Amino acid sequence: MNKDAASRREFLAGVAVVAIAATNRTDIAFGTTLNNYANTENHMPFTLPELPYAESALEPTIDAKTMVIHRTKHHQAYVDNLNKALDGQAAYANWTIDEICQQMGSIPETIRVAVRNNGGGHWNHSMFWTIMAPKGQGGSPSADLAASIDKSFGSMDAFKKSLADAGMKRFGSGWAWLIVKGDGSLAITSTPNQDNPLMKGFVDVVGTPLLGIDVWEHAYYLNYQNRRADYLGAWWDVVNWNEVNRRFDTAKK
Ligand code: MN3
Repeated sequence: MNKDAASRREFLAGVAVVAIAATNRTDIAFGTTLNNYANTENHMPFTLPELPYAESALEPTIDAKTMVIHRTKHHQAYVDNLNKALDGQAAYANWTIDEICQQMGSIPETIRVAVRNNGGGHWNHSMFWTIMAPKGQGGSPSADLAASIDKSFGSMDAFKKSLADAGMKRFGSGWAWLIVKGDGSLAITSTPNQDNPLMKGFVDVVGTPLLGIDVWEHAYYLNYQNRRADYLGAWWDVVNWNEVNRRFDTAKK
């Protein structure tokens, strides 16, 4: 590890302590503490996070069978294949999944495609489970976030429409995102496959995701079949604004 990397790791160790303190909280209405399932401070070998609610808790918006298959088959496969790709790569043994996404360009080319697809898949789904909540339990946008959304997109309705448009226009599989950019402004973006806005150098728009909607067919096909627009419209019933607010507050610091 060179000197820059070493000092960066020291800095990140400090950040990690703050992040753990910030996520070790019990003030959500469902589930236990966020760090039991968000597990983004973990490193190799990565593990499948627990859901912060029952598998049926998001019905009827997202059915239990979809939740089970999505997490225990799709997400588990990303975790397993990420661990496989990084197996024996001592340099990355202590990297969090955030660091791996943010520094994808440093990953050796021989394993980069696998780490990008599966590391992205692990990060994206770990986030996705936490930004959903049973209907009526997700709170509402904070005054701060609501004001930023109004400023950036005109209104909450216009924001929701733009995000749905981004999801609809994503050809094939991918994600639609609300992000905070480096200058503090909000933006809507979308990424193909399992890319995410942390992957500097690999995506069009870089930023810190506040929320991301999975628009892979595996996320909605059992309930909605080809009707992605219906899924995107219904999804707002289960958004966990409490967690989106927390992510917004953290991103602004
Ligand atoms: Mn998925």
